Amino acid sequence: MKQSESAVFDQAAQALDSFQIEIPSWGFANTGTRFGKFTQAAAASTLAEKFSDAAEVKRLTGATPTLALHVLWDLPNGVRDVPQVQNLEESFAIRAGSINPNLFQDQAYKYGSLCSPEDKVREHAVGHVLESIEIAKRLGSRDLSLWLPDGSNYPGTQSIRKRIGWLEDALRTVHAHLGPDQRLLIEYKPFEPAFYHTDIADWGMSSHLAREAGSQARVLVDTGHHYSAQNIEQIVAWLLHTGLLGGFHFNDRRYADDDLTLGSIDPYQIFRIFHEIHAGAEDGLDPGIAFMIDQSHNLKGKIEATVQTVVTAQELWVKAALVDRKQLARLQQSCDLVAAEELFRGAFWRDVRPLTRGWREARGLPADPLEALRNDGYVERVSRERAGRNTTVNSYA
Ligand code: PSV
Ligand code: MN
Repeated sequence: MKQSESAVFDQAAQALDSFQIEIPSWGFANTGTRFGKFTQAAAASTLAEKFSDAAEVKRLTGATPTLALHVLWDLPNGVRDVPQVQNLEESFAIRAGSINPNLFQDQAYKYGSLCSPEDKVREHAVGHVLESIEIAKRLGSRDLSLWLPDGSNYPGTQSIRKRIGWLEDALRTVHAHLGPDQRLLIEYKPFEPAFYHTDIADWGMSSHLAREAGSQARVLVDTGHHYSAQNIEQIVAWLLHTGLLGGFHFNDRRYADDDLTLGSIDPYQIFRIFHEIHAGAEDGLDPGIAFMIDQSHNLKGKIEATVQTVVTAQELWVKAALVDRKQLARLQQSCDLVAAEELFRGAFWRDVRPLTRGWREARGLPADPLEALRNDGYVERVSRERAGRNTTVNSYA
């Protein structure tokens, strides 16, 4: 039976009310590729500017209450910077989100951090993660997102198994320091910066390490951290099934870890991931997933790209919410393949923009967040204020 228009709207509105996504502080700063940076006048340099940009995105989308912080970039003095962050939280009505230790910039980490063959380096890395946990505790942040650059560049140069053992020990140690409501999210990545072997290369390794670390550890899926053609929604289904799905770093990719805006290359993939999550929730699996964005914008305007990402995520979330999963289950059971696929794809093709627009109007948000950003003068204002620090040099000028 066809649902009435108002029932569809209610379902979409319920899905949007429950959807929040965390934005990264580093998405507002000047970043580039290893070949160079194209600086932007509006790029944020200070933590206050990052909070200010996050508040603008929240005002326009209503879906981003928290800002992910990277310890070395945002709290260079560690716990001593916590009061400053608390002031910014209050001034901008944005809460600190996941806390990201930085285990990849210190010179000590040349041969690894938590997997380094040198005892002193591992101790140093554990110390940094413990300080990050303390920061998270003081800020009331639930999640510590751990990503390691560790690996090796040449066959035979490191003992892969010894490094697994060191990593297990380190993770057990840091897990023991978590508060009762905190979680340790373990992110995997198959390549970069190491070229030969990466210590946490895939979701199987992350799952094992999460189990070894303790009951508050989970797996973090960064959509850019997969080989081409990998079936990410299947990984998501497995992690839901095994109770290990902790959260996502969303971005899109064409080749490697490109950090493109969500859904820019393959929106169907995000839809398929969201379908698994809705299906899991309908089956009673509600693991408190952290939806986060991990993108850096080299060419697109940073605030504009972040708003575009959040709006796209909301649209794909609604499309997936509206899949008629009862009918789909019947078609799957009777192996009615084409009808099942058409139902599924039909939900993806559906234009949900009138629904998201209606929801925004009902919630007192701008009906078109990107247009509102273009018209409200925020980017122009901060460009003027920040321009002195973000000078661009053209060799032809
Ligand atoms: C590594 O590529 C990563 O995905 C990790 O999440 C880091 O914290 C982040 O990017 C830094 O940009
Ligand atoms: Mn990531």
